[in-house]
Amino acid sequence: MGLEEEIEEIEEEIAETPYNKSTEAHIGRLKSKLAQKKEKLEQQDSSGGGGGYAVEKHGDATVALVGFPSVGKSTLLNALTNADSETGAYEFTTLDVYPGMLKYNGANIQLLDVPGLIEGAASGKGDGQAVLSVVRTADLVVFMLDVFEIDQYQRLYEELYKNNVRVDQDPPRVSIRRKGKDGLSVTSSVDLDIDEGTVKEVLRDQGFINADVTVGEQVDLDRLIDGVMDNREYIPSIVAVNKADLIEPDYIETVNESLREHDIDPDEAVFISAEEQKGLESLKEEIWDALGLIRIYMDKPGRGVDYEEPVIVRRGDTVDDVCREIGGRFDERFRFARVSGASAKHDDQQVGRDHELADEDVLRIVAEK
Ligand SMILES: Nc1nc2c(ncn2[C@@H]2O[C@H](COP(=O)(O)OP(=O)(O)O)[C@@H](O)[C@H]2O)c(=O)[nH]1
Ligand SMILES: [Mg+2]
Repeated sequence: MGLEEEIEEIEEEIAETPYNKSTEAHIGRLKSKLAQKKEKLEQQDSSGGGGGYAVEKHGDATVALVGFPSVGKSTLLNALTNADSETGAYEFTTLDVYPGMLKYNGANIQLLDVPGLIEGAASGKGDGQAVLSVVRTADLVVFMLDVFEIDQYQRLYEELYKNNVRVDQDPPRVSIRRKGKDGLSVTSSVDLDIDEGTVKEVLRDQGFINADVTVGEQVDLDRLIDGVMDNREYIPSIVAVNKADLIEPDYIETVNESLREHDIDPDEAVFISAEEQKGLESLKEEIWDALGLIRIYMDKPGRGVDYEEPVIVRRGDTVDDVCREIGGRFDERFRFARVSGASAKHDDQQVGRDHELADEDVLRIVAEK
């Protein structure tokens, strides 16, 4: 029996087994086995060459644009970036990955038009797996939906989920420490709904014989398995609703209702028209926010503050992270820094390496000569 059939068989068995306390451990093992077999299949597929999707990471962050054919991905990419992505009023115009660079707030944000997510699967062309590997490296997913087809969200979400991309989820708080003997022991900071025995079954199935497992949240079986497997990507997402130029104002409530049905807060979705270039500023802002990027203006000795080309780091980053970003081996030479702006108690506050910075801080690094 081939891997695919084995996977199918296990999926069928899971679907046919009613979930209750007495079957929980069994289902746990099945799901665990399923995860393993899928991983194996993925490795087989990706080792078979093909490639062609080796889009390198460039710039300060990478955003993957996913959506059905003809929702307007190429049009948007062309409107937002320097890219020249082929557009057309018919389907399947783009079967590769098209990168473009969006300049915003002094940052270089790489935008990837990833058409193959649905086209590849639907047409048999392209290589779904390879396309997915591009999405997996992204810092943010933008779901692009047609204003009349909000339900497309479901399919896109599932396609990503199937391929181990978890959008808008934090990694499960499951930690595993292997040890030399004494079998498996489970500790949990919450009163777990699933049995300890089930947790152990899942772990044993993934090859853990001696290990301490700590579960720090109420996990269901799928989250537990996610926590045990280390090939899941956790990526934030936003939703862009395109072709908003085609609707009348009184249709908006209908769209909002569809969004809510998919657990998308209408206030957080961005309505745009890629073609008429409307709503694009809001979209850029949302992308910026969701990426958690911040600008640091460097005060360079003798040259003043550089407001033109800020150093781009992430929310929560420290002076140390900026040093690493600009290079120049501050390891031994760093003495202290002076910071003005939102993170400082007062202008020119003297701070150390681990001071946490905020957007638009002005920073001067004082180093040994
Ligand atoms: N009315 C309208 N048409 C659009 C908009 N964006 C794209 N289109 C059209 O939709 C078609 C498909 O666009 P394209 O960018 O190729 O979609 P892709 O397959 O997702 O890359 C083209 O005919 C575009 O002109 C929009 O905001 N409003
Ligand atoms: Mg296209």
